[in-house]
Amino acid sequence: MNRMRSITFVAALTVLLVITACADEQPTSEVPPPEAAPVPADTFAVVDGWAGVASEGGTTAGYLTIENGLATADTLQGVTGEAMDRVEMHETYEREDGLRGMRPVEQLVVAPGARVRFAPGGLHLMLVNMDRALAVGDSVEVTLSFAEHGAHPLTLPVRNR
Ligand SMILES: [Cu+2]
Repeated sequence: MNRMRSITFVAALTVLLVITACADEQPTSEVPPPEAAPVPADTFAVVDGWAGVASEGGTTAGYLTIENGLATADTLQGVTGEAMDRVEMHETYEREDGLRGMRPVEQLVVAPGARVRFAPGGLHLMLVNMDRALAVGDSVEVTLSFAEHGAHPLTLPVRNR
């Protein structure tokens, strides 16, 4: 019974977090992005990281781009961060009713030659329950865990969306 109740509570809390965290997501632009340069060969990099502002105890989004210029795929298995409860990977999608929802992504395969963007309106990190506020000019440390490359630390500068 207690267990049942706590499961219900966690589910309710998750829904609440999702609503709080993603209510301010910008809709995706209708304009396609300019043709991107090819991923540099023989390199594996995480670039263009940033995070949104957050209040203490709040949740915000984080964004980055993974570039896999190698001949083999790698898999992003999870993300952790300093000064927060946890980091979740989410994707925004269009629901059947036409509204935008988001759902967790457990693992993310980065194919050879692929550039995977975490960006507003698409894939994003959720930095859940910050121990401290994040203002423009601050930064926050996260660590990406890849199956092949292992731990990849990354500093996310904080900016306005
Ligand atoms: Cu989200």
